[in-house]
Amino acid sequence: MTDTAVRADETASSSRPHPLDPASAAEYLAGRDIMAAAGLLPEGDRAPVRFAYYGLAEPPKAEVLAGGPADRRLRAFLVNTDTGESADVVVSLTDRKVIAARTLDPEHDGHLPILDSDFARVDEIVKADPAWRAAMARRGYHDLGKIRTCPITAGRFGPPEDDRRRMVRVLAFVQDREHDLAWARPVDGVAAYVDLIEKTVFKVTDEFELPVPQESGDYDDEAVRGPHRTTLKPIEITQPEGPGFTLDGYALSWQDWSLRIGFDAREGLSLHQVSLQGRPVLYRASIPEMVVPYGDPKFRYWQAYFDTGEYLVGKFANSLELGCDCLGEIAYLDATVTDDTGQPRVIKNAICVHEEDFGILWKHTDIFNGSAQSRRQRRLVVSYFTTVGNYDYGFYWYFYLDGTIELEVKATGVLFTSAFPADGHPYATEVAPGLAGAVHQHLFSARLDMTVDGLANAVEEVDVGGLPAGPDNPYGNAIVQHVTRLTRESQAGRRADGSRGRTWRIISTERANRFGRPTSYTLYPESAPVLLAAPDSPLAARAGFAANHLWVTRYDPDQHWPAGDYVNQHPGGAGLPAFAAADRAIDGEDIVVWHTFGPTHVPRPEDWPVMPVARCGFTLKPTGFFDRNPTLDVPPPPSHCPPD
Ligand SMILES: [Cu+2]
Repeated sequence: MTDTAVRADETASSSRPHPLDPASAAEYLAGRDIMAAAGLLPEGDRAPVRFAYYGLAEPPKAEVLAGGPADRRLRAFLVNTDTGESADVVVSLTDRKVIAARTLDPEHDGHLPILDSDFARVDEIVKADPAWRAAMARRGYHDLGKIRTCPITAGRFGPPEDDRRRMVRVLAFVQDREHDLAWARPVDGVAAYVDLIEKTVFKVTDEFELPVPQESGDYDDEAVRGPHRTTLKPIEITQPEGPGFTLDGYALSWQDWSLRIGFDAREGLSLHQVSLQGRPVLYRASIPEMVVPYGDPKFRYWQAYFDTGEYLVGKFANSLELGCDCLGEIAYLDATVTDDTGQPRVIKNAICVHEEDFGILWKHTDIFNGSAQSRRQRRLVVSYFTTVGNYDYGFYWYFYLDGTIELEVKATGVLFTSAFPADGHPYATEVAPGLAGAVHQHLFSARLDMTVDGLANAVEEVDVGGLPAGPDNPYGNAIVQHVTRLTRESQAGRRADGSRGRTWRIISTERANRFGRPTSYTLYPESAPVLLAAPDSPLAARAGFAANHLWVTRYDPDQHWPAGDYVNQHPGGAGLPAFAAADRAIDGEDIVVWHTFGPTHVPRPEDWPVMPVARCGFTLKPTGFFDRNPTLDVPPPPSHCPPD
């Protein structure tokens, strides 16, 4: 094993955290004490108040850039599990006091995210319910120890007597033996609707019966997978002089890049103050929302997960394993989140930092001067993996020698399954006998707080196209760019268009390159479909961000979450559509670029029983940011390529 882990020095040189550092265990405890002293956390046997979210309340950009804010703040979402009362609380650790405590109105605000403890509680509630037990018994399941219950966020579909409840909808799967894959055996047609506050099943929908598929999905069982192949020869990564990056606390530098790493229970990994050769590119980048809507319109029409806003993807970050998840010279950072009671929980090795060879950077064999030159590309990788129910998502940020930034999301894990009714069922693929994987989308929202050579930026939409033949274009071969400046928020809700090669150029309105043109970075989208749910559907109201590939808004420290601050059972309209409705000017301003991306997933038989990684993402490339290829100084690899 040549892979080695370098523990990042998390005891940064000064004891005072950088304003953008994630909250530490000691800070979570201190914040909890402040809330308790303010009477927000009743103690005692029942202690019904739980933390649905707890993390750093990041200071506004102006305060950070001015040398640091006056105080350090944490934000908590508190739910009283006896009364349902929910509050959004901000505490100052510096001043040791509660700054704000807003009580939510479920009618307008929806509900706070699902709690860790909801999973266990729901299992008990459902299995104690006579109507649900009867539905299972009718299907031949009397031993409830073999049933796995899967609580799913409810969305908001009416009727009002449902919506006022803090609720989940629960599907069932069979796990006959300890290592069986329960997702292989959905008990379809029956769902329990659970009120998490009353702690009862208030409705059982029992619409149809289909046979529970029988084929094993245990992909680690030799009877299923066959013997391991023996034909793979070792590939080992060696970096005899160690890694090429340095990590000081959360500050990372590599080649011409420097940035800070952040982590949050809700949105997971974030990157801050990304600069190249000392020139700012991005003030902050993260993936603050994703929605996974399923396309089966009948019994399970409500199935759509907002993994970030409803479940909190960061909380489910994996501890990564050297040699399995990351190869080479690795530096790990731990992530500190909290449990439902606000007690810190450290996820060891949650964030992986390493360097990769990435094939050819540039190459040319010249027909005139005989020069044959080749250079190798490298990238710095900052990544983490999270498991949200059946799916696993890896978020990989790449920084290249030539100034390119890329985000790649790796979706893997297990399909969410149902029973396959019959041929002609258009909403799903049969992936094993009698087993269906429904068509669905994975739509991510990237929040890119761009600072290309400073705060004053603007966005141009750039299409390419031919021109009709005419006096200036006699043979009709002309190709030009059509550039449209997006000047107001109302004009900046845009769709990608692969047929026009549409890109969006984020330009500095203050700095020019040697040609006198604005320095810029270009966002290259993948042009996959946006949200396919009907525009007037209940889901479209809640996932408004996913109606466009692009949004551009004026920076506002309170506008961070693409589907709104409170996503669970929210009536809709919050987040990006509401931000953009202000119609602020965005030309030459401090702007945020938001990008929706991700696949529409028509499951394949090959995605079962565990899915090979499916990739999606986007690229940001310097465009006139430099005056020429910035990698001419990259030397040929010394030991392999003799100079010509
Ligand atoms: Cu999928």
